[in-house]
Amino acid sequence: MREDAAGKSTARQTHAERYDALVIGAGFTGLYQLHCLRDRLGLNAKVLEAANGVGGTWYWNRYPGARCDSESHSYCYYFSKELVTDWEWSERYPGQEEIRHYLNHVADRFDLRKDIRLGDRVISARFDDAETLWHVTTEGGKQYEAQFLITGVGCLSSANVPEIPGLDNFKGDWYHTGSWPHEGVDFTGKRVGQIGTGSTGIQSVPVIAETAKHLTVFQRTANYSIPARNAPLSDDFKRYTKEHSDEIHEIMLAGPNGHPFRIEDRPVSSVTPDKQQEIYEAAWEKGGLRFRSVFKDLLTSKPANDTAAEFIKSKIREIVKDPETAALLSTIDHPFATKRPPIDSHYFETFNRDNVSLVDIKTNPVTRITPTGIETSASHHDLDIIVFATGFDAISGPLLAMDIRGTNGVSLKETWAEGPKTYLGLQIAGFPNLFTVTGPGSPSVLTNMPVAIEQHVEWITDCIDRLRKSGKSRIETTKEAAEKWVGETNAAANATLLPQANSSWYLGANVPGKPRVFMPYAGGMAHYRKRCNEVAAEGYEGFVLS
Ligand code: NA7
Repeated sequence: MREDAAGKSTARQTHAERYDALVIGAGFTGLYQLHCLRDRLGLNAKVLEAANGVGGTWYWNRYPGARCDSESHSYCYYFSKELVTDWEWSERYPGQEEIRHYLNHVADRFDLRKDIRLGDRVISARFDDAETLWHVTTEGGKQYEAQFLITGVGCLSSANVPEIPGLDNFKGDWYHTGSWPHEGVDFTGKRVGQIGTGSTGIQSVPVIAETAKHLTVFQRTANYSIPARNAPLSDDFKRYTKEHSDEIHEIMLAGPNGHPFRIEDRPVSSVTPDKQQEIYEAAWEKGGLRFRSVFKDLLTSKPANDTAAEFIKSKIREIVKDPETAALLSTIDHPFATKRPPIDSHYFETFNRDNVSLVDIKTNPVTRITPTGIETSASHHDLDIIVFATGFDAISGPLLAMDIRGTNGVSLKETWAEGPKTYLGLQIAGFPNLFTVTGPGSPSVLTNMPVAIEQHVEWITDCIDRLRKSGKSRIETTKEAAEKWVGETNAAANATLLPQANSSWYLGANVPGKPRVFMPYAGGMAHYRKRCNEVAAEGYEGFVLS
């Protein structure tokens, strides 16, 4: 007996493939989750992946300059010492191609490919109460059934292409950075317009400018950025990271963001203004997200944050020669690091090139796309190519893109109409045996992602193992536990300056109509891990097992 979407039982034959567990997505999450379920628990597990290759985010995001903002020796799995020792990163920050090679290497090393189905996008998942089974359907019409369903769909995989009138009639080519053509795009001799100056846009601008005839950057919100100082890794550093991998991993696990460096235990006010400048100068020279870690109160005290913000703004004014452009780039409406802080390779310097110009679309918004370019309320810009570096319907978007229905056929869309609610970011009330890796309410995008992913995957694996060993078949969080966790997630965000960035995608503000809820858990990865361990130790407090 089965239930249809309205919860009615119907007798129906299917030709579904049956598994113990299904995992959606073959990125960092899917690969490790498959390894854990299949090779540690001995389950019959399958990964379903929309793309034609493994890699998740790093399969799709092939835009010019695509690079990770976490340092390479920390942007990887730590579950296997041999893997850490064998793999060699070439640069301080890994580029898209190198990360994709790494994930392909992992797929081969752990013999994962045979249990991954590529090129078939999951479109719906429906829970059958009577059978305790998830029924999953893919775009290609294939049907699967499994007791457990785990989503590894990533936080940044649902492209946000703004609905600007006229795009259909544009005579040139347009691309979103998150679904970039595999063959690349030749900008030589072209007039290119790029909308968006987030982490992605800040990476792509310097690279596009190198070959384009002209690049016009359309900026809605000016952004801070710290130089990445990316460079090839020395043999000494490579050796050091292998010889000290345990120590490095401990630092990653102990910190709030999963990065391989400690946050200095001093507030800004503990040193003189001259000393603050000296510290910021040194951090600017060193480059990267380490800049945030030179004082402990940059994200909790506005006066402290102002000192860092003012330092970066003065750097922008120093680098950018045209005063009007410098003013536009350095008039920033939010505290430093309250939106995802980008790091760059010569972003601000690029505005000194003759073939690059900046257009302020905050003052003069884009009104439409014409057959020949972009029109703002003040001017028209002739273009051959438009690049949308406009980000993603983040965190909840990839989950809501599928038609997921829990008990009684209730959809995730209805359940989350007022914003996402989860317990620990891992489970949703009314959706038994469904686990959401790096879901809303988990530290996810506020951390170095592989650290968050390894924790989730291991927690889920243990949970499934203990459930099965106890002779139970079903685990589901309660509405009360989820409500309480939403409260804790809000409190954690409100203890920081993060909610002060009105246009942040952490809040869903970048997608028109999306409920404004601060989605990631800002209480820190180490605290979150402790909390998850306590929940498990107390017999899965906040969950019902049956
Ligand atoms: P982000 O950080 O969401 O940045 C998107 C950019 O696009 C940002 O500057 C937005 O301006 C701009 N944007 C979005 N929609 C529009 C419209 N409709 N009109 C004009 N400008 C728009 O995405 P990224 O891809 O850069 O980065 C995502 C994450 O990937 C990043 O944080 C890392 O974790 C990796 P806004 O600021 O909303 O005014």
